[in-house]
Parts: sequence; C-alpha cells; structure tokens
Amino acid sequence: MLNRRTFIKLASICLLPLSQFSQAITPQYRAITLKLRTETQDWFANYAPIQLWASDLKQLDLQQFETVQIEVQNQLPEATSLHWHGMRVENRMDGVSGMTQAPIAAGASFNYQITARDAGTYWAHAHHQTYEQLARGLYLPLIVWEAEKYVVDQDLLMVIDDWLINADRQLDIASLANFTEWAHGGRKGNVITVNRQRDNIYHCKLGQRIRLRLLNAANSRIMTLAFPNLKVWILAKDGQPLPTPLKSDKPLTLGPAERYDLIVEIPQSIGNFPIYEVSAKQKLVVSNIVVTANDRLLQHDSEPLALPENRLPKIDKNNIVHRKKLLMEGGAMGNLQQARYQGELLSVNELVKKQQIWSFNGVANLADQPLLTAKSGEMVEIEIINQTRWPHAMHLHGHHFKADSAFYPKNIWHDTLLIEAGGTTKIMFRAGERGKWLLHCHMIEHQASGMATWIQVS
Ligand SMILES: [Cu+2]
Repeated sequence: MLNRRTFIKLASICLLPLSQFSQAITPQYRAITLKLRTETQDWFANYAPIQLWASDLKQLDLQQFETVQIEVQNQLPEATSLHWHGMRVENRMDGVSGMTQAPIAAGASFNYQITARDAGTYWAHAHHQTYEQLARGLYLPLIVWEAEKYVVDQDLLMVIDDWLINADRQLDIASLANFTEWAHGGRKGNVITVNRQRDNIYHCKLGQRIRLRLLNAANSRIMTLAFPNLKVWILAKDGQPLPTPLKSDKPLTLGPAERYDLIVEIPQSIGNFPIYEVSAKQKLVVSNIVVTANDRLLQHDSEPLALPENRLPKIDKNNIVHRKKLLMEGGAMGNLQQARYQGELLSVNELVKKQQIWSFNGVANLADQPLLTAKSGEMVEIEIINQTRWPHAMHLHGHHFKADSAFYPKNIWHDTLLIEAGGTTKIMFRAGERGKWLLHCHMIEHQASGMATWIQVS
C-alpha cells in the first residue's frame, strides 16, 4: 500500500507529463465513416444508369492539423484499400495493399488515422487492384482547409476523369486488362467527365475570383486544359503552394493524379466561358463557366495572394546523402530484352505471359530490395531516366519532392511528376516517416505491368 509520502512523490513525478500521457492513451480525433459502395449515374438518355464504384461522401474535408479516424467500410464485392495521395501519413496508414496493410475484405472495415499536416488539394483512391478499381471510379477528392482561411469569392473543384464506355453505355469491364493498352500509353476512356458529370457547369458572377482545384483522376490519360478569355494564376501544385501565384496564359497539362489549384478571374462580361481539354486534335468542352450579373461591383485590382506555406522538410541540394539512378525501360517500341520478375530473370516473351512489360533498373514490378534505404531526415536524389517511348507520371508516396524538370515552373513541389518519353529528371526530397514508400508510375496500367519500386526509410 502507498504511504502518503510515496504517494506525493509519485504524484509530483507524474504531474507534469500526465496530460501528455492521457492524450496518448485517448487520442483526440474526429471520427469519420466512409462507405465504399456502388453508385449509379444517369449519363446517357435512353440507357440504363451506368454502374460505378464510389464512396458515400462526395469529398472529404479536413481542417489543417486535425487528426481524424476514418472508418472505411468496404461494401463492395471485392477487397480494397485506400491510399491518401499526397498526404504525409504514417506508413501503416498509407493504404498500399500487400505492402503497408492487408486488403480490406469485402464486408470488412479498416480504421485509418490521419493527421492533416499540410493544407491543400489531395485525393483518396483505391490502391488494390488499382487498374480495375480506379477505372470503376473508386476515389474521392480530399481537401485540407488552411488553418488561416484563404479568402476567395468561390472555392470550386474540377475532378476530371475519362471512362471507357461500351455499346450498352456501361463501363467496358472486358477491356480492363487489355495488354496492348498496358504496353502503350495505358487504358484510355472515350467519355470525359468533370465531377462525375458529363455536363458540369460552374455558376459565377462578374468579377469574381475563384479558387479552382484541378485533379486528374484518370487511370492513364494526360489532360491538357485551356481556359480561353479567363485570367488564370497557378496557386499550388499537388497541394503545395507556390511562393508567389504564377500567371498562366497557356493550357495546363496534368498527368494522372496531378493537381493544380488555380485562381481564375471571371471577366466583367456576362456569358458562357467554356473550359476545354485540348490534348487531342479535336478540342472538347469539358465544363462551362456561366457568368451572370453581380449584385455588387466586384473588382480585384491587386494580384492574388500566395497561400500560407506548408511546413515541409526543406530541400538542401548541397547535402545529398543518397544518389540513385532509376532506369525506366520497356513498353511498346521499347528495347526491353529481359527483366527480373518475382525473383526470376525472364525474357520479354515470358514477361508478357505474366502481364509484365516495363522495368525499373531491370526489375519488373516490386523488387525484393528497396531502390534505396535512407534514414529519416536524410536528403535523397533520384535521377529518373526514361528510356521508353512513352511519358510517365511518377508518384512517390508519403513525400513531396522538387525536380529539375523544364516542363514545370521552377522550384515547385510535386508528389507526382510527368517525365516525357526519352527524358531524364532528377527528383530531390528529404526522407520522411519511417516505412516502405512506393515509387511508381501513376499510369495505373504501367504500374500494374512493371513500373513500381519502393524506398525504405529507417
Ligand atoms: Cu507510365
């Protein structure tokens, strides 16, 4: 039994850290339930509604610095997992089935605990059988609202996707594993939607400044968006603010999974301002901005303000601890002769039989060993050499990086980066949370057929 003196001694020892202990035992978080289930959309008159996969929430809204526990209930007929693309989460919360967690079986649930460290535009998407589940629409945008509110007249979302629709006006499931497409630019759709609508309209008023959050949710299509007759600034890329908003008067290209936050200034004229996708010969109207009269005169005379910076670990180019090369080979019209796959050295014909056609440093799909091992906090540089005839959209999990690519504005952050056919780019980052982090092509069919590796942070 404790005597009084021992008790006081113990109490005084415990007094200071007690509040910290109690927080650790009962963490403060907001509980969110996310149901993954089927969804129907009436996209085609005179046809049955199209069947998609989705979550019950249209988007996930988090407040910067809050911790949430998201109970993901899998009400789909297949196992799945959710990856929080661009979020600096703990590795066991990264949602990579078979690597950071077991898949969530049909009918089962999984609790993801996430702290929203960085404000910005992100997304959650399936990371299990991704070439199928993403094509079915299993994703949702995720917005982390700035701790200091960033004022605009409207905050709008533009999630652009393409879908392959068959003659019955349903998703063309039969072609999901079409290997010819996997070996080329990936599986492309024939219908484009914005926010899962074929006729998306934004209603705006004269002179408004809009924050428009772009996300390319397609499996493999690179989208190029044009905003004629509108004043546009780039505010953020992949969730991370630019130090100064950058005036942009050219069409903007987004590889799969890339995001841009824009400021769009609505002119002082009533009418309809289409947004076009211009990557193909024929430009397509993908959305319309309908401008109506404003009940007050709205004129923005100054340039838009920058967003508050997120507290990302700083890049130090002069203190690189790990330098690695990542050689990309394979694909149609490529020169891949052989690659290691699941521990075996296979000829290209043998690889094709296993639905593999791309390699990183001579390995198709996940190697047993990581591309590199770094201690948390160490600077890493990876030189990515694209020796294929195809562009790729490289995504590093759990980190943001900087790149020397001439394709982008200088010195901006990315979590996903387009690398042109035949191009070479160095990416630099500081190793973050401990664990296994995927580095893969976000043309999901390329990932499935070989373009995936991983780094170990210890
Ligand atoms: Cu690729």
